[in-house]
Amino acid sequence: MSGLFEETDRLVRIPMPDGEMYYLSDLELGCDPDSALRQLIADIPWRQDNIFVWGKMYSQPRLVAWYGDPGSDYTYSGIRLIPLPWTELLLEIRRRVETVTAASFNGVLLNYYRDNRDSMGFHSDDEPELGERPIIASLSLGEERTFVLKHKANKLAKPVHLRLASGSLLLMKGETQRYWKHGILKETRPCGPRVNLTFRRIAL
Ligand SMILES: O=C(O)CCC(=O)C(=O)O
Ligand SMILES: [Mn+2]
Repeated sequence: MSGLFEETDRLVRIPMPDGEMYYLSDLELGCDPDSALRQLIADIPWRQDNIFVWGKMYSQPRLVAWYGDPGSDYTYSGIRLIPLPWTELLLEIRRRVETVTAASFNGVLLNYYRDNRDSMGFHSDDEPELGERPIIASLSLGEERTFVLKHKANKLAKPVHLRLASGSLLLMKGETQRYWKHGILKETRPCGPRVNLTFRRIAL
């Protein structure tokens, strides 16, 4: 039996209507998740962007960076991100994420939540350049934070709350972006730093 099948087989399906999500609690990174976290915090040229939501400008409550193949520009919330060239560490992580998910990615959005006040508002990753049924693989490093999904139309569908452990991988595919919104809540308790890497495929 191939290594690929065994790794893919470790993904656990999350029960939800109109969506397809899988969780792997411990992706093999080749290094300790904490050391990857420290390296990324120190080495990435983090930026805090102003975004536009319903025509109003806000400062994003987290830091971000976009890496990818040349030409994989990504536009969301009124900002256009031009990819930085892949680093050795990001290429190595991408290789491992691709093996586990049996998918291929040409860009990664990094989100840096500095403390409990940093967050991400509810949204769907449904930009046209991601295609019809985007496959998004999301690696979490550092502080465990709560990822919440809310169904866009079905009021009877219960929100899904997931605690994303350090070193875990969350895979979203199928109709998930079409029917669900997701976000990261602020916390009232003190939180250490968290870096999240969402691997995506931009149609070039
Ligand atoms: O930080 C997370 O786990 C979520 C990130 C996310 O939803 C995004 O980058 O679009
Ligand atoms: Mn998202």
